[in-house]
Amino acid sequence: PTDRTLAGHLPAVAPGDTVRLCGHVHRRRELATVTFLVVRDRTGLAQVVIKAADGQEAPPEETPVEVVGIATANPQAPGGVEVTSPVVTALSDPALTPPVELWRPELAAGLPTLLDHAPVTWRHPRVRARGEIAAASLRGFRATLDSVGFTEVHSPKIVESATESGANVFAIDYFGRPAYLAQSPQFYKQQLVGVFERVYEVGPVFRAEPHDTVRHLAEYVSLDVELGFIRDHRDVLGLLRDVLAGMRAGIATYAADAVSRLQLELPVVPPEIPVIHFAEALELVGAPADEPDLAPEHERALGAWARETYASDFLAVEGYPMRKRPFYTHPWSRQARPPGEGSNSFDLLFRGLELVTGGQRLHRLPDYEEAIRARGEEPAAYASYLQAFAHGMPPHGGFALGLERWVARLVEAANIREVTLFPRDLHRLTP
Ligand code: AMO
Repeated sequence: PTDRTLAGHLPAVAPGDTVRLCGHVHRRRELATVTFLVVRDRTGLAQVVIKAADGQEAPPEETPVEVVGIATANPQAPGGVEVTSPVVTALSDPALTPPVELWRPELAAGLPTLLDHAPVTWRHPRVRARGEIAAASLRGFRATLDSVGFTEVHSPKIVESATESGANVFAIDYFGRPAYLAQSPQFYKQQLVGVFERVYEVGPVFRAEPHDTVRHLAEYVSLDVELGFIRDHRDVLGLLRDVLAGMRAGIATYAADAVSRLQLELPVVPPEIPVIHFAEALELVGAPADEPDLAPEHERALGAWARETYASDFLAVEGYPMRKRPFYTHPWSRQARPPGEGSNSFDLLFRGLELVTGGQRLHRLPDYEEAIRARGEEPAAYASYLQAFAHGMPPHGGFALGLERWVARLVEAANIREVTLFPRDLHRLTP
């Protein structure tokens, strides 16, 4: 037959039919009278039985092969059907042996080995599952936003200025002029609200992180959202709740097999995300009231508290002090408490880790000029960005979610690098 049978479909093939499997040799088991080849493709594993009379070579593990043979019922085979009387063709001959046995259910190697050999270690079904979950999450992200009037955009990654105070930028030489790799699409997504009203972007962002931590990368995938005509940041938070539910649904729909391979427990997204004010959060974790930010151990404690109190894997902390937020942040405006130092911005914790930052932005030109001057800078330095506000911008806000952090927390990875295809950090530029 010319049509390819996928491993995942083999159980449905009628015994006696001829099939053509394509995949990598996942495992080769040579017994006295018979050799078992397990062939792995994107849909699963299939068992091929080679007997001496078949006169076939059994290629080593990781060899890409084509196998033509007969579908044969065998209750012992995965899925109850195996391939017998095969003709096995090696499609190329591996020059290297993998640093770990990929057929074992768990990879027996440390993280540096796994990362150094990423092109082959990602082939492991449980590792590949992480990538499948990332992709399925994105399908849910896009589907949710597409259904409520958002336009997907792509903004430049070579930019003139930094956007996120505190986060470090990579400087590059741009035809003899200084330029930077974008830390965030922040300025562009805001300007595009004036055009499309509702936009999102999925793309790489760059942070020259000087520290080695288990939750920071020098390049990561940012899921950015921005929308106009909001009342305040709570409208943004409402949308974020639907986006998270959509990402969860995307995984359940499009990565069900990966979920079962990893025995994942998908997160609980409550109908409304519980919200706590920053000042109350400090009190709850016993931190001094003048603390400007939450430490990782505070975030963990708040995550546990949200789980206990609200049966929620998510908790939004609103009202962060203005001085810890970038200049575009809108000051606190809700009636519920005095303005003080707070802002209409939030962080979203997912199982005790910061996953999202968002909030309402300033939208009037004079407010920007004042905010920029208050930070000791000149509005002229931001002239091209400020054009949008000079032409009239609606109240707006948005958020950004780090894709790798989402997957890391979902699969309970201890280190964000475990879920990043080819991580970039202080020390790593290859593979
Ligand atoms: P922020 O800088 O908090 O906000 O980033 C948003 C989210 O991105 C993720 N993240 C990272 N992931 C991996 N490695 C890193 N070095 C890293 N840094 C951040 C986190 C974080 O919550 N412009 C604002 C967003 C907005 O207000 O719309 C921003 O970039 O999950």
